[in-house]
Order: sequence, then C-alpha cells, then structure tokens
Amino acid sequence: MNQNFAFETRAIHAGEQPDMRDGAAGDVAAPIHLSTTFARHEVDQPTGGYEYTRSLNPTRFALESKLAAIENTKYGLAFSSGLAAETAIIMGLLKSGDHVVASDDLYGGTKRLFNRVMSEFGITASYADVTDNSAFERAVTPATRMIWVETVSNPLLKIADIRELAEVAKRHHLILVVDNTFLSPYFMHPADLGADIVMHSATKYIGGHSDVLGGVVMTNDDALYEKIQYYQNAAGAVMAPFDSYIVMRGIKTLALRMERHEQNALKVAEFLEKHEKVSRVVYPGLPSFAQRTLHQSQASGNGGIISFEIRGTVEDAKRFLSRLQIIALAESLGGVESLVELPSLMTHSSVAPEERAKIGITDTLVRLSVGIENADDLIDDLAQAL
Ligand code: P1T
Repeated sequence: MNQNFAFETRAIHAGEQPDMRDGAAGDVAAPIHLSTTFARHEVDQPTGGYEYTRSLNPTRFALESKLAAIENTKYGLAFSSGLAAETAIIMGLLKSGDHVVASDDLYGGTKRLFNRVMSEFGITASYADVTDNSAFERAVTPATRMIWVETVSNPLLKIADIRELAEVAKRHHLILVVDNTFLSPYFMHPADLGADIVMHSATKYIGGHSDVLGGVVMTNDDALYEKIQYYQNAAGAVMAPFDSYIVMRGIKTLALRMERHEQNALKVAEFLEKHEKVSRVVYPGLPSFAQRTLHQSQASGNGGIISFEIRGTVEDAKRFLSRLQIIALAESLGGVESLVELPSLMTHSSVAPEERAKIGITDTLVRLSVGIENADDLIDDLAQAL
C-alpha cells in the first residue's frame, strides 16, 4: 500500500484490497480463512505461497500487512498475546549469556518474563531509570545485546527519549525495542525515531474493544524480521485467523477512537487535578506533566491513560474503586470502555514491593484507562466515588 496515504486511509485499506480477479468475490473486508492447511497441485508448489496456517495464513497475512502500513515499517508480525510477541523477540534474537538493559517502569508481566522465565535460559536483564539516558549507557556490559523500553510507560507514564536511546544502541551495537502499547501507532512511530523493533500488546488500543488478545511486532530490518518470523513459525504462538480479523476490524477505527480517548482523558485529568481527594495526577496532556517537551518532540498525542494518587491509605483507594459504577474495576486498558485498577495489587503485584517503592508505584496509585463514553458521565462517576 502506498505509504503516502494518510494514517486513516492506510488503517482501513492496507492488506485488504478487494480481490477482483475472475472467480473471486471482491470482498471489501478480508475474509476469515479458518483452514489450517492448504491444498496444492504439485508436491513442491504451495498454492499462493500458503502451506500450513502456523507458517502463514491469508487472514493473518492481511493483518500483518496492515500492521506494517500503520507503524510505517516494512514488516509486521502477529502473535497470540503481547507476551507471546515479547517472547518471540527475546528468544528469536538472543541466546544464553546475553543481557538486556530494560527500563525500570514496565508492565509487571514483562518484568516477570525477564526475571522468572528468561533468567532460566541464561538471558539476564537489569533495569535503568527510563527518564535517564545515561543510566542505560552505564548499565551496558560486554554481554548486553538489547535495550527494552516502554514509552509511555506502564503505569507511571514516564517517557523514554527514543532518539537518544537509538544513539546509545548504535554506539554499543544493541537492538532497541520499544513497546508502543500506550500510545498506539496513531500517536507515535518509534521506528521513525530510530527504534529497531516496535511491539504492542494488540489486546489494548489496536484491538480496542477488550475482546481479543494479541501481540504485534513491527520492524524495517530484514535480518531481525527473518529471525523473529522464523521463531514465530518454529515456536508457534501465532495469532489465530479469527483473532486476526477482529484485530483488523479494530484498526479501522483506531484513529477515531484515539482522538476521543485523548479528548476524554484531558477533561478527566483536568477534573482530577482540581479534586481535593487527589494528591497527584500524571497525564502527558497536562501542562504539569514533567516530561512534556520530550513527549511532544516524539509523539503527536497523549493517549487515554491517566495515573493518579488518592489521598489517604490503600483502604481509601479500595473504597473509591469499589464505588465506581460505569468505570469497571479491571486489569487491561485501551478498550472503548473505561477501566480502572490499582497497580500495586493488580497489574504490578508481581513486582517486588521494594522495587515498586523505588520506582514510585505507591499503594494508592490508581491507573485509569479513559474510554470513549461521554466524558461528563465519566467525571460524574469519578466525582461520586471520590
Ligand atoms: O496482555 P498481553 O496482550 O500479553 O500484553 C502484555 C503487555 C505488554 N506490554 C504492555 C505495555 C502491557 O500493558 C501489557 C499488558 N498489560 C496489562 C494487561 C495491563 O493491565 O497493564
């Protein structure tokens, strides 16, 4: 697909041009190919390049083409979850003895993958303050092969300087991986800023409706793509054809949804910042956001996630959460419906308490994923619960 088309046009059409050849139906939406295997005329000639769905499936391929088009990259790959995508990046590119410098504020499950799973295979990780580029460089050892950051980070919404980290990576011959889940490809393109690999939990904004689990990887680099794609087939955690269709359907409204998530989040953040029961609000769209200049230099928007501190104890925070009526108390984020959670006891409970304290995940820190409901209804719900 022509990359000169605007984001919205690519999101709708890439990977899904109707098949207008004789005998084809001209589907406007890519069909769901559930077949696990594909018949051929000759032993050594797969029909249309398809052999077996784990290796390649037409619906997943349509999605993978769309993913590349919306992230401004050459290649896209789709996996069964965000963590499956992360596993493919790590296992596909690293080996025993290799070391990763990761940012300190990461989804709890990603830290668990490094600390409890990859460590068993001899791949180690150490953590650097995501806001301090020199901390990444200081943490590099002769065994380091990769830098891994989330920006905007989960749950403290910290910003990594992607251009600077790309320079660090270049100086030390490292692979820079950026988890772009919180902004989605609509608001930032890390590969344009120098990231070697971009990944997302597609379970969040890309899918967008809290009804499909997925993980995606995008890159411009032929060699990195080939290794991760080899691992995708060899290890097998591919995205299913039905899920690929659902994710493609989500991408078609990504631009509209992200605009509304952002508008609502700003209104909600402004309301929270003025409320006496709230001691601190973190949202990249607020003038009070500490890393605003850096954020604006690499992203075109602020997303829909807000983190804030409730005054009082964890019991006060729990009481507030249990009183919400529209906003569901649930893990995850990025869906059309608003979701709220307490990272210390939910998404980041697998991070050790000392580590949580060190990076600033307090017991009363609340993470709110602002949905695309009416903003005034959301504010009324928060007001009554506070
Ligand atoms: O849940 P899964 O699709 O496997 O994706 C893992 C993942 C990766 N990266 C980021 C930034 C994430 O936020 C997640 C999943 N996060 C949640 C479930 C959560 O509530 O934070």
